[in-house]
Amino acid sequence: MIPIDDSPIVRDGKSLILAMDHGLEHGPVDFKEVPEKLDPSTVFETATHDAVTCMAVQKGIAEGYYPSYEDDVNLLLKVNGTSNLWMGEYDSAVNCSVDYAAEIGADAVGFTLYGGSNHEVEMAEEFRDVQEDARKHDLPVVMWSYPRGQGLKNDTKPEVISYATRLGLELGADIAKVKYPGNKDAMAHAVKCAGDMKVVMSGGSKTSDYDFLSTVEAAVDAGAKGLAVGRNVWQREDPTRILDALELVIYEEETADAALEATE
Ligand code: FBP
Repeated sequence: MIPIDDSPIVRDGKSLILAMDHGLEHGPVDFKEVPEKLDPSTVFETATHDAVTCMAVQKGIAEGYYPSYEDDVNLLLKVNGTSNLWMGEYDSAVNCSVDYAAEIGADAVGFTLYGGSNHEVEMAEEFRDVQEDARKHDLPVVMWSYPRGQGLKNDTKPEVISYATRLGLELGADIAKVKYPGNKDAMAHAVKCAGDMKVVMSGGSKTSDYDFLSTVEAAVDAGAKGLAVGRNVWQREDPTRILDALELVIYEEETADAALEATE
């Protein structure tokens, strides 16, 4: 890992990445309860909140909507992704070059790596190209480090998550986004395995305010440098309120209880 200026996607050493690539990764089903969020502008509006350091989207959304928000939102362009219609072994198509990401205003690029998939070797080779091209453009690289595939499936076991953060460090990511491994000690070990590389927690499906914030609190206590979150923010009726609370938990290191009380 070489030192890189990650300031466009980091505030006070922490990061809150608002992700909205779900229309590709999961399909319109994620918008069933919040159909108004099918309009990407609504989520870009949410991303103007001070707590958000950048918004992660795919190329088509960036091309169409980012021009109206480039003064207020930093762009993390996700350069690979695959739909839920794909039934094969875990893999992710490279949908955008780093050169094109830079051309349309990206402040950073994101890449999903499914370590453990039968396609891991090809994906790691694709990551090499993305990471080296990103260095040429001085763009930080965020790895969605999701060990998955035959024999692993959606695994959040502590040793798998530690391996996931380590893969990010070894392959040259600047930030690795991983699932929460279920407890603080396991998260602390995963952070340790990442050396100097930043680790952020992945949001997951929508839960109660307290459950969500207390998991974020535990991850931050364990040394995580923030959060990459989608559904737990924009599927909420009031995304601003949860972002106000997240701001306290992530940047001020307040407890979930204190953050909830302060934002009531
Ligand atoms: P969520 O907070 O909604 O889980 O979003 C984060 C994210 O990484 C998105 O970028 C991505 O679309 C989604 O999770 C993928 O989730 P999964 O692979 O677990 O289905």
